[in-house]
Amino acid sequence: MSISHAVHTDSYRPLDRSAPVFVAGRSGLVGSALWRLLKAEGFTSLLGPGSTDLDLRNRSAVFEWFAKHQPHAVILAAARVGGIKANDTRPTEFISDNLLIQVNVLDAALRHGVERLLFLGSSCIYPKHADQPIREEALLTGPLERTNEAYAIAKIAGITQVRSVRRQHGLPWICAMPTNLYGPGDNFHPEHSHVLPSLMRRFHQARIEQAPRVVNWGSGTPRREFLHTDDLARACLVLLERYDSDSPINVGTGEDLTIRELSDMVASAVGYEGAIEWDPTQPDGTPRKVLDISKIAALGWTPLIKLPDGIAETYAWYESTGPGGARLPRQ
Ligand code: GFB
Repeated sequence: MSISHAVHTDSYRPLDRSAPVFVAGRSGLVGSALWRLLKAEGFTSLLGPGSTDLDLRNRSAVFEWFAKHQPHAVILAAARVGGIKANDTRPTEFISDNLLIQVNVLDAALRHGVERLLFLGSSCIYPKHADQPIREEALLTGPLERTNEAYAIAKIAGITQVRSVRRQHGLPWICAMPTNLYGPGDNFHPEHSHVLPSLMRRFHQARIEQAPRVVNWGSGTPRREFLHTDDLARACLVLLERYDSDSPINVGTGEDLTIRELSDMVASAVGYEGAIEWDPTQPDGTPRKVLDISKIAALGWTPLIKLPDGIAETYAWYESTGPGGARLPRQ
């Protein structure tokens, strides 16, 4: 696969704030952050049907919806997502649902001549043992992490489809690869969620129940990078208005920490003071995943939310509105 490295930093092509913009996945972690930002930025015709109104896996429904609403721009933030265990135990849904969603939305967008489109992937598309920090050029240079191979292959197919449309039809569609994300509105499911909300819920429950110990998964030694979804949303708008290349572009902080360090940070935000143990029978996944963000930095974007601040804000959200938080008795 040959990747063009052109980044047109000088061509600012603003989106029409009054034209219809479809945020696919509007109620998800990323989509809700995008929705907040685009509203604040003055977009007046946002489209974001919920999954009960429009199942993106249903091809004819997606085509009918595009014919009716004629979006000018599309941000494809809809996906089946989950943490390491969900990926590891339900690979069939991860590959099938994501391929269906992507192919339907991208095909319908092409049929209706959607001019501006941003497809969101994930840092797990890169090889398990890619050089760190991971540059965009690492795509398809080595084997993937086994636990999320199905999800990664689906996302790589999405990148390839977007690049095919660029090459064959000349539309300036683009792909962004966010690192591990977190923020208000995350999924806090005890088994299926990502590490940050999982730990938050576990520590919260342990504090309320005055449990003397908690057990986290794996060795705690893997290194990860965490980006707040409000920072990602700003990056998406910058990219839609300033980026035009067939290379996917990384969106992260460029800074990582061990899962043990993250665990201590979350425990401190939650006020949990008991013991923290680790279960080595649970998978660690990729040993390290931190993105090289020099491409997006050259476009003038930088993350603004420091991890401890973002964790505190997310915990405040969880305590007031979050799934387990709202239901649990307060001390
Ligand atoms: O966030 P996480 O599930 O995603 O796990 P990945 C990150 C690390 O945290 C792993 C450890 O080493 C886990 O073993 N961990 C410790 C825990 N305790 C827990 C816990 O209670 N819950 C969870 N979930 N992890 C996902 C991919 O990988 O990253 C997806 O599977 C996607 O495809 C996503 O790309 C961003 O970073 O390992």
